[in-house]
Amino acid sequence: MLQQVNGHNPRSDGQAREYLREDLQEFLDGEVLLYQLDDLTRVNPVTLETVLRCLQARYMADRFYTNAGCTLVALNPFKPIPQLYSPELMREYHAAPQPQKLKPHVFTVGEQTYRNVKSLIEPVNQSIVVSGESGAGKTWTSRCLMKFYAVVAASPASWETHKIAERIEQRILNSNPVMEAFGNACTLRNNNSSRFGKFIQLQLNRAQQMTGAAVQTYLLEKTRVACQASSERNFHIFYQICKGASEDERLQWHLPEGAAFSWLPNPERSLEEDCFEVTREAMLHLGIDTPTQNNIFKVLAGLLHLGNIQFAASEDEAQPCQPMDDAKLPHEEDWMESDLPKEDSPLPGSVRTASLLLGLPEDVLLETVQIRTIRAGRQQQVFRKPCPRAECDTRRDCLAKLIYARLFDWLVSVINSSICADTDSWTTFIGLLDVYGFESFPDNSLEQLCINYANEKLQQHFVAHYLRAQQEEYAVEGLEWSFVNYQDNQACLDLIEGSPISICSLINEECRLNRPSSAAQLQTRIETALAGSPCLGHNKLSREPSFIVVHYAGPVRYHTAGLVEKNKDPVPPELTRLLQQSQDPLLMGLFPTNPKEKTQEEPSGQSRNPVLTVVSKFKASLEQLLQVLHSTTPHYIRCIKPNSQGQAQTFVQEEVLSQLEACGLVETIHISAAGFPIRISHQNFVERYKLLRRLRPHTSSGPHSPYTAKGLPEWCPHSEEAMLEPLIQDILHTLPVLTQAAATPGDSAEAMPAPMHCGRT
Ligand code: AOV
Ligand code: MG
Repeated sequence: MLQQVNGHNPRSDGQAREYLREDLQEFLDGEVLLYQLDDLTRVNPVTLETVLRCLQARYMADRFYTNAGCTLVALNPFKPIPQLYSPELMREYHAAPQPQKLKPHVFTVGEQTYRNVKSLIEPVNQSIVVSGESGAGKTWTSRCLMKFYAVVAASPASWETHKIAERIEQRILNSNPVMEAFGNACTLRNNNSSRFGKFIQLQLNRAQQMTGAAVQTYLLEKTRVACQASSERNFHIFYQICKGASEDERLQWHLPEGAAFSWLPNPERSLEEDCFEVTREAMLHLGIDTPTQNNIFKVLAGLLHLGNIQFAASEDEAQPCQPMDDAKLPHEEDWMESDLPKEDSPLPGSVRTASLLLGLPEDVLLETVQIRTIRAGRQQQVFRKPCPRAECDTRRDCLAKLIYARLFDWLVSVINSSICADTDSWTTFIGLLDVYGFESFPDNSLEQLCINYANEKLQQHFVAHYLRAQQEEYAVEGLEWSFVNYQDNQACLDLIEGSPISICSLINEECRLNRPSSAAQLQTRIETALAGSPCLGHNKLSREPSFIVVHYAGPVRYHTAGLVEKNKDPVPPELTRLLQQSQDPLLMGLFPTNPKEKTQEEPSGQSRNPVLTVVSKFKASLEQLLQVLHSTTPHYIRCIKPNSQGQAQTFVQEEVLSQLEACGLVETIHISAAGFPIRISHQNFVERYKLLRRLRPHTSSGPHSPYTAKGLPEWCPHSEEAMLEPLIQDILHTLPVLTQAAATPGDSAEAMPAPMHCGRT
């Protein structure tokens, strides 16, 4: 049961109202003062326009963080500001009695979250959900939070006797450059765009020291390894090795300077992320030694050569397509003592070099890509069928994706074994969620559908947890409350994942039926079966088969060509068998001959097993993630991109406006301003504050009684006083009306006031 204590409500509190008027005055006086508003709940009236003006004024005054009730708005400065993230400033926020009184900062959220873990009753896991569209600053923010915890939650006893003496916090931080090198890439929206989702659990012991961490990743966009949209790039690591390799390494990995690789577009764009040394150093610190690293880079170079294999169409269907001589590489003899087999091979350099680097026999590699084997009939007879040119390309790409995805998963598991604490050495965690942000490109496919679906789920988590649940609770508790309308994205989620019919179910159905169906047919099926959905957009101007989903963050057109195939993500069994023959030590580990886990192989012949598609796996992993989030106390940071060009000092109103609208910021502010920031269950409240029953304040004159630790009665033993200090601070900050309750004599805990909501001070 909840009740409003003493009828205290910030909106009806005279002082609070005056405060608001003062702000309004400042607001009217001129834009100059707008930048001083640290909390958007103080803007009056709260409208999209006023919020926008306030954020713009703050942005131009280099104030990038602004509170918006329960969330923090983080504007991307698009310029380095080292002093804003210094360890000194981290310590200042950490040491502050009330960090929320300091300037809004990502450290405030970090510190409050950290303090929340310290529940006296039962430790409560926390999570920080960082959201925003692609390039808004989520990865930056979550990196910044990790650095914050590495400073404030550093454990003094974590020096290791390991060869590379390394503190656990440093190892955890080192996971970032490695995962970003292998999992991030330059896209049209962001030069360092995360192409995988990440939930990192920072593990804390009873003393609130960070003893380890565990990383969970979500759906890497592996198609990028073999196919990059125009003006985009492959994963950073490929550019890093090509630019950063030493002369010796170039020879070993067959990467002559100036060589052109089909899968390495836009190498001339030099990015900060192209720093090979940083990746290598971080890998070393995570326990990946130099020989293993070299092995990884050799395999990656092998993939680049694999990408240069081009096939010529065969005139005779019964004959395999042959690889073409490729002119992209300088002739081996011209630049190195070749370690390729000396005998005259009729095969082009790309086939020979790829085979060499991947530890595979040349002819077997080529044949596996060129020829499909089919088992059929009762006897499971094997038939060999040369593939048409397009299928050869698909099989080549599939090989690369298979290797890269396994390598990425392996890296994540190595990172986890290097940073994860023993189960008995941690009790609570703070989870940081950094997923790929909402994106819309000229050509959107299954990858964007999954990415935007994940963002819808997170938005729904926010809506359910904050906008809906809070208001419903007020209604149940019978508190005076005028309902704030908000945009619920349930209809969009129903369209994407609902049952019985949704986009996911229709695409899955196509995979299950395994029937040839054109992109146009899929469009028709989706548009007919889901015509009633308010979130299925009108698709009049479509030249290519596609459908439009009206997401919370805007409409996106998805092309249906290739969607079903991507969803099936078939791996021809011959390809896995090929890799199991590799003599390369790394690949031997990644593709063991007796794999414990069976990969999803293409069914040979007719299989009745349900196909585990990409979207169904992704959906299951999102459900798991949301379960974890639900089990924690969430905190939200909304990253906003002030302009799509990535320029400093540039605030494009229309672009910011659409982001504010999408995330329901104004509604959030309304609810936060009028609502109650603290919600404690009756039992927790009584447990947490029952000690106060024994205290009698000097004065107890209403809500603003100066009931501080200094005012404690003399009989209070010193240790108890110290223990009470945070409680008193807590109360002074959020629960001013409690002084009266605390002064009420009574023996039983139940004599305390009922659990409560309490207004802003
Ligand atoms: P994202 O994670 O939200 O996009 P990032 O965190 O990668 O976006 O930020 C994009 C770029 O903005 C970074 O590479 C920095 O150059 C810059 N940036 C962001 N925040 C700051 C900051 N606080 N100070 C200085 N520069 C910043 V994506 O992963 O594409 O969804 O999927
Ligand atoms: Mg990112």
